[in-house]
Amino acid sequence: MMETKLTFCSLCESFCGLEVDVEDNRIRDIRPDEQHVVSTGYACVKGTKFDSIQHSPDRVTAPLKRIDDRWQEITWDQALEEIAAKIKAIIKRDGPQAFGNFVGAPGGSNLMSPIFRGEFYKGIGSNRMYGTGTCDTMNKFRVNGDMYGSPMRLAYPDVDHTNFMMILGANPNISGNTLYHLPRSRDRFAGIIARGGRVVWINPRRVESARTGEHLFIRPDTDVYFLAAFCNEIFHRDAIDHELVSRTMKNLESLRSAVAPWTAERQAQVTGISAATLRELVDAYLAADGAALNMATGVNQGRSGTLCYWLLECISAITGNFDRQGGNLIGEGIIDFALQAKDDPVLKLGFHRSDDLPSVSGQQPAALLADDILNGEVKGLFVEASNPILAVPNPGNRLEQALGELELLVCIDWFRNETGNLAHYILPAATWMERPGMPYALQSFAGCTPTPYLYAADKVLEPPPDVREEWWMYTRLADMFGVTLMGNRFISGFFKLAARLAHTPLGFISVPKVLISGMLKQSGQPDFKGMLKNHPHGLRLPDNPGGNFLGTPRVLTDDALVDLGPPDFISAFDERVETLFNDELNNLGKMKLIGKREIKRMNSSSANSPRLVKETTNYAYISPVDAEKLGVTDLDYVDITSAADSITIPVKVSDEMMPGVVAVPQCWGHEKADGLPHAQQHPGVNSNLLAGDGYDSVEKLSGMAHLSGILVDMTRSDRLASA
Ligand SMILES: Nc1nc2c(c(=O)[nH]1)N[C@H]1C(S)=C(S)[C@@H](COP(=O)(O)OP(=O)(O)OC[C@H]3O[C@@H](n4cnc5c(=O)[nH]c(N)nc54)[C@H](O)[C@@H]3O)O[C@H]1N2
Ligand SMILES: Nc1nc2c(c(=O)[nH]1)N[C@H]1C(S)=C(S)[C@@H](COP(=O)(O)OP(=O)(O)OC[C@H]3O[C@@H](n4cnc5c(=O)[nH]c(N)nc54)[C@H](O)[C@@H]3O)O[C@H]1N2
Ligand code: SF4
Ligand SMILES: [Mo]
Repeated sequence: MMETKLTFCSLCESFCGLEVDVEDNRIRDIRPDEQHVVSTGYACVKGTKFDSIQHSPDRVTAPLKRIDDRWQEITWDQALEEIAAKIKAIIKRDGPQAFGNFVGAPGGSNLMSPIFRGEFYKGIGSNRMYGTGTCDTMNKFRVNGDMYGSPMRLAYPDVDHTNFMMILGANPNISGNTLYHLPRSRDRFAGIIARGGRVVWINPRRVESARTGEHLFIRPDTDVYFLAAFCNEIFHRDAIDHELVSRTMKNLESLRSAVAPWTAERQAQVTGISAATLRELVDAYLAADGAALNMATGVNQGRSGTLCYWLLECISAITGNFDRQGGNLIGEGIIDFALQAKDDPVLKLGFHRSDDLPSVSGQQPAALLADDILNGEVKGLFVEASNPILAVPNPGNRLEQALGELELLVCIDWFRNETGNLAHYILPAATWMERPGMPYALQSFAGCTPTPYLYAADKVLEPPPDVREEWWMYTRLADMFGVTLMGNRFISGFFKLAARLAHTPLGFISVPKVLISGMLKQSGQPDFKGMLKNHPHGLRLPDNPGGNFLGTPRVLTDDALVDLGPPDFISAFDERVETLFNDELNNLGKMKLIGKREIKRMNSSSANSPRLVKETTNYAYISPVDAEKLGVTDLDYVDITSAADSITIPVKVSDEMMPGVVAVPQCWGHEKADGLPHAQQHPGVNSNLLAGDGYDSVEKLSGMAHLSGILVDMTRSDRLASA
């Protein structure tokens, strides 16, 4: 019998509402849910064609053990017993910090897994955590911690009320946006213009999103000079809300002196944005009744991501555009996630590395993982929902080599991806269609959304019999290690019993539903069942009025003041920014490499879908000016060489590209992916061979990898043009 079920797509942070027709536990059709309270009938092709991934014949549906070069299906009992014995041996010999984890983007949007993963690792005494957080956003969490007192006090632009919005280094129409919830982004930016406002995109590529609004090219990795000069212009105009600043903030003078050397003229030398244009933007920003700022992954991945975000937040704060409608707001979720994160021992203390690199929000730099393994510090690793050998800097395949040397590598995934190929065990995980859920922490708990709402969904499909949810895996392991979950023996016993009984005829307790119900009820809402019954398309909550953060105990710094000049940022700014500026001046004639997200690809994880990925390779996108200089045209091959490595790839010429910039879509390079046969036939090239790893390559304040704005040389290749 055909049934129509409601859920939300968990592939990106838009979490679009979906209607799914299901018959005999198979998807027949997926449509956008017209009545979803926020996405209101929008979903992209990755969501509506998810059946091609869900029902892929290549899915891993039982635990796999690698024996030489063969993969053998084994039982869960055998898998967990063998894995537990190996972890215990590592811990006994080298201590708990020799056993860590690496979590990818989908692991962060899974509501249950982080809770139980965190409890398991805390219980065995390891906070050796890595993840792709240091490839996308850890700079922001670092700034939140230093300015507002908790990594999770995360501001977002009030897109639906603003009259001026400037966005650096994001492309939400394609990405579905990041760190704040913005489905239907195009309509919402069009709304700003319809109200008589302005939308300004600052990006080395004239991206799809920039079709709504104005666009300015910026040379990659120079945003810090643009933002410093922007801030300096505000001081020059004395356009500062002095009453607000003196009452709720501190260290204004440190900020003023840091940015003082950065004039509009000086930044123009490297950014490509003229002094006059910058001044005009400052005027417009200050004149607007509610002006919002946003920066995202393209800026985060440069060499000054932390400093950029600090400057951006300061601009907003000192001009009175912070904590007001139409500006940048701090949301409220159903629990105070930021307060919990501040006091969480794992997140707070992180891991004290022997080098001086931080672990932000508990995460150590992904670009240091190869070193940490090769130095003998990491002997065992769980990789959950990730494909680090394509996602993380991997010059000369060094990370691949390092992962291959681990004593124990366990991948928890839907598929055997390139990293899975190196694993000793692969544990098959449920998809988001196969588990109950709620949109993830930053929305539900931290309220990072201009349209606050609550949503819960039951599973849409039954998983294959030997597929499990991650919370179950960690709870079973916690049971085997005698770890007490949640610091409470009664609750711990309950979860462990539920995990033991799950997947048996007695398994009628759904731990995710119990937890989601608890969280909802705590915030005065109906429980899980009640949500599904009363609010199947979500429950829209009141808009954030602003004025509920500055000067209140929600500022979690010791003195409850926002810090405009955290000492580490001031000294890093003073020490590094001049040096990097000279480096920019010396390399103005050189090409810089950036990434490019594509609507049908979700990092590497949709690469095996024949319905989504038809192109046989990725390309290097360059401007007509550079094509002429190189003497190449569409599909000619070029060699791209960085300080780390080199690749050969066909070009596409596009006037969307800023001259001097080459964009290569990342997370390709599937030639070894025999667990993903469609991807293997369409391998493309891994651009992260060109990114540097190791201590010198990471941004020191946040441990972020340097993945955008990499200096490269490009030449025409001898290889014949592709057909
Ligand atoms: N279709 C699709 N959607 C995705 C993903 C995907 O792979 N495919 N990945 C998901 C993930 S993991 C994330 S983190 C989010 C990211 O979501 P976004 O932050 O929107 O990331 P991108 O689309 O990569 O946009 C980054 C932009 O920065 C620009 N850029 C590069 N370098 C610089 C620079 O130095 N300065 C400035 N000003 N701009 C620069 C690039 O041209 C690019 O347009 O997207 C998520 N959504
Ligand atoms: N040059 C360059 N490099 C980049 C980027 C860039 O912009 N430029 N972007 C970076 C960013 S922002 C990110 S986040 C990384 C992305 O890198 P990753 O986070 O590693 O993402 P994927 O490559 O998509 O791998 C995700 C894996 O998780 C599996 N999976 C999906 N959902 C689930 C689930 O619910 N449970 C489990 N257990 N498995 C699941 C998929 O099958 C897939 O194998 O790449 C980074 N690398
Ligand atoms: S934008 Fe696409 S991938 Fe993102 S949640 Fe919506 S349907 Fe899924
Ligand atoms: Mo990401």
